[in-house]
Amino acid sequence: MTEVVHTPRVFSGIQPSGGLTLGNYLGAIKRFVGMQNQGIETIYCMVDLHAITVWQDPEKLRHATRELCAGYIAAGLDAEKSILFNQSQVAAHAELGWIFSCVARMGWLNRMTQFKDKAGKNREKVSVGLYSYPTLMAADILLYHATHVPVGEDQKQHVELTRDIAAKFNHDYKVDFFPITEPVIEGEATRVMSLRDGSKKMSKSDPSDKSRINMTDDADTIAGKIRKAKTDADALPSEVEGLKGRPEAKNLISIYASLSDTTMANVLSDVGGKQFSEFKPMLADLAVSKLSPIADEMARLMQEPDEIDAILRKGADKARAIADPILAQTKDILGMVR
Ligand code: AQP
Repeated sequence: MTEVVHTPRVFSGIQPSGGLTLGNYLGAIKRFVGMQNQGIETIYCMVDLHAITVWQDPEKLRHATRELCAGYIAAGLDAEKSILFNQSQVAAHAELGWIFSCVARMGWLNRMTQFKDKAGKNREKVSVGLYSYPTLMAADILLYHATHVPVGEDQKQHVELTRDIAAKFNHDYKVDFFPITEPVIEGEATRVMSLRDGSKKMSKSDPSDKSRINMTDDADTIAGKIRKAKTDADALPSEVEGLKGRPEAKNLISIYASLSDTTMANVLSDVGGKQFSEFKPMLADLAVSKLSPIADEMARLMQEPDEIDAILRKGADKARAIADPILAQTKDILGMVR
């Protein structure tokens, strides 16, 4: 079997399951923009089929999908350079998702920690979709033969499962068809933590709004949330080593580093020795200066929902032009008559 070399192509997505958070921005969108501007082919999706693994109010889902698209564009994604679309407009995602649910093994899915976290004690009552979510995510990625997926740390296990599915499919059908995709988990804020609890990920669906910074928060709200963020009583250390065992301090320093495009070591060499009472206003000013222009642009774009819908429709046309032939070849490999 000759090895196929896949041209570099980036795919990633975010669920419109609520408002965007600073975690989504630093862990994903900011890096989506970086990859777009490196001249690689980039495809960024609003994964609405994933969002409905947990019940969504239809009006809120529509709003969140448009707002996510507005967030992508306001943060620097350009619909002329990247393909931007919502997943449900490209039926091939669901079809390949089914095929991959026949490739993935139960044992593989049983190991997924995100399902365990999200289902918690409620295992018997959550949707089947929440359980099989990673097979659809594998389809999202492999439908475009994507070679690289920028994600936050929490999605690493799902990208590893995607690699396992690609390898098993290639092995079972004796082809070299799907690429073995690389997760790209980079930067100083790959796992932004809750502002109320340094051991929990910042998340759109956390019941406490104070746990997160939303991309639509105004300056006063951002400053207030940072002022009230949980910390310890000690001064900041001068070196990264000194953040060990201080998850809340580490979180705020990593947010500062990521927002200012530098490293935690550089930040600490400037702020080491300061008390949180001095550092928090610095972080609030930085966060407001970086996030407010994005929030303003999102609000402006949301005034024109028809334009957003047109961008998504056009993006879906471009996505289908790549996805449909790959799905058709997959069916040929499987022996399906068409
Ligand atoms: N706290 C975070 N730090 C760094 N990256 C994060 N991401 C999410 N939260 C953080 C990254 O954002 C991308 C999209 O995630 P998603 O919305 O599809 O799903 P999620 O990871 O489950 O995000 P949430 O906010 O926690 O959503 P809900 O509450 O609906 O489950 C991914 O690349 C993710 O790594």
